[in-house]
Amino acid sequence: MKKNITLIGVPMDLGQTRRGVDMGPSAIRYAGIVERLKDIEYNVLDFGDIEIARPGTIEETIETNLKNLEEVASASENLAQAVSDVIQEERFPLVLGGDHSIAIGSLAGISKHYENLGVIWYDAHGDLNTADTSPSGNIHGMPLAASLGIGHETLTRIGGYEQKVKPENIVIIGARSLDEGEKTLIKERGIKVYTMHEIDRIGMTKVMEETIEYLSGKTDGVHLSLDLDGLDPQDAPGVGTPVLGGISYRESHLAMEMLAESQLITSAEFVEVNPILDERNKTATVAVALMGSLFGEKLL
Ligand code: 6HN
Ligand code: MN
Ligand code: MN
Ligand code: MN
Repeated sequence: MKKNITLIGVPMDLGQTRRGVDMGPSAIRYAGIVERLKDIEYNVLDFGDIEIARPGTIEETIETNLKNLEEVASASENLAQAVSDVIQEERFPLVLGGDHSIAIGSLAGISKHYENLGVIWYDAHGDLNTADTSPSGNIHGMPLAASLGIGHETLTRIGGYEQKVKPENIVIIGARSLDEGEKTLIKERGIKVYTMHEIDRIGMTKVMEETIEYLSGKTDGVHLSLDLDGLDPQDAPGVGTPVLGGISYRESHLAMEMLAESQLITSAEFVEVNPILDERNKTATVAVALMGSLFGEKLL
């Protein structure tokens, strides 16, 4: 992993309807991310926050059931540019959300620097919906589909190109709430998924060994997209779409430590931290602890 990190805050809450997730980047900063990374000898720069339009401020020209489509698209373009610039400077982009719709912009900025980008999607959900399959119209349930080039073209063409990631380069970890359309897409495209069933059955050690083995041979970079709702709500209560029976805090640390050892991860984002729904900034604190492990913090 590179020794220089640039943080990019994305105070986005337009990809869903629970208020407060726009405060995620601040909560993560207040939980001490910069100091934590400096302590393990990284050069850390904070880019600040990407500007997010307020809902209704962009005149809607597209008829759609997708909420805030043009505001999300505009922020995604800005984020893609910022992330791409960070990679150009040979620094590691660490993106702080914001709701998960921001992954559309992150991946648009990252993938053009790689031939075969791998993606680890750590999440209770698949985020593989389209306008046709979405039960909610919330764009945070669509970023992985959009990054595959599937869905509304306003979202699939961010960054000026389609298909940021190939289905065979994706691993979803922690899934336990998949919509019917998402299940169909997973089967049709052959996307590798470790649901909670596999995590319980074979354990996180094996899940991560297999994930690292699966991606290391065929990718030239791997993006970690970590949705805090992948964790159990007991450990990460401050999220907008909690699902019972998730990955534990300890299992998550183990996963991050194994990724650190593998030196596979070339960019990352931590999303869906919602301080309004949280208990004393617990979820942001968990996010910071996991980032510490991802970047090689040791217990001894
Ligand atoms: N997330 N599958 C549901 C939907 O509305 O599409 C939930 C999506 C949650 C998205 O947590 O990033
Ligand atoms: Mn998600
Ligand atoms: Mn690419
Ligand atoms: Mn989720």
